[in-house]
Amino acid sequence: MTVVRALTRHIPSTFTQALARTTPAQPIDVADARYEHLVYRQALVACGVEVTVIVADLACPDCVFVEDTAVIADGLALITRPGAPSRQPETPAIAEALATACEIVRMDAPATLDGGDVMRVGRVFYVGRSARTSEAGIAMLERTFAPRGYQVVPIVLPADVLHLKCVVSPLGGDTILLADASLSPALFGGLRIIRVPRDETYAANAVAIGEHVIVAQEFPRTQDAIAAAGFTLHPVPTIEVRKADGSLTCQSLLY
Ligand code: CIR
Repeated sequence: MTVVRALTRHIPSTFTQALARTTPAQPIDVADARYEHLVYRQALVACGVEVTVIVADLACPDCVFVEDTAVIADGLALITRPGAPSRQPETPAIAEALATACEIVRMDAPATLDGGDVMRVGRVFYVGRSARTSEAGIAMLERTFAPRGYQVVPIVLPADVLHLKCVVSPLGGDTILLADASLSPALFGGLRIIRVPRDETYAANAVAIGEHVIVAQEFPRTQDAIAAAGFTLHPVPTIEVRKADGSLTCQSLLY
């Protein structure tokens, strides 16, 4: 059986300065955020994943959100150029950590792309064209992975959606979790869709490993829908990480 590995990164004490579209009513509690991250890593282990954690970088308040720094498939890691300039210094440590396991390709300026905008389902990459991910970034993704048999399908995101995977995430070979009233289901023709009620949109971001799904614990109706589809749930707390616009897929790179 193929071992799934996850690269994760510790939360720096500067996490209180992480990017956020709205300032939280309550400031971020870094100790609580670190506890949430620990529970998340334990959930990955419970799903059979081999987890690596690399050191935080104080100069990069958002460095826990490793998903945005690379897109990995078939042993190749495209190291991205994140769309927020403050996040671009996050990538060298990620490239170094992945170099023993993956062939490394780096995205060049001026292209930008956040991994949170990239959803892989089988041999298709759905890519959000967002405030973070540019046309040039999408073109670079295509240049990198099309020769390996991947199709790239761009999706223009509404301005209020940070990343594609804030509203849709993959649950395996042919299934996705999609927030109601976000993107048209017609964009994902041929896939089985598990619907997330509008008032639980945050829970549309879940991490699937085989039949296991790590899901935000504060959203019971979404959990019921995923369980009814036959998956095993691993609910984890997300209160603090959410204050920095973080969710679940963004805290790991699976390869
Ligand atoms: C940011 O704005 O870049 C971070 N505060 C949150 C990034 C979350 N990443 C993701 O959902 N892929």
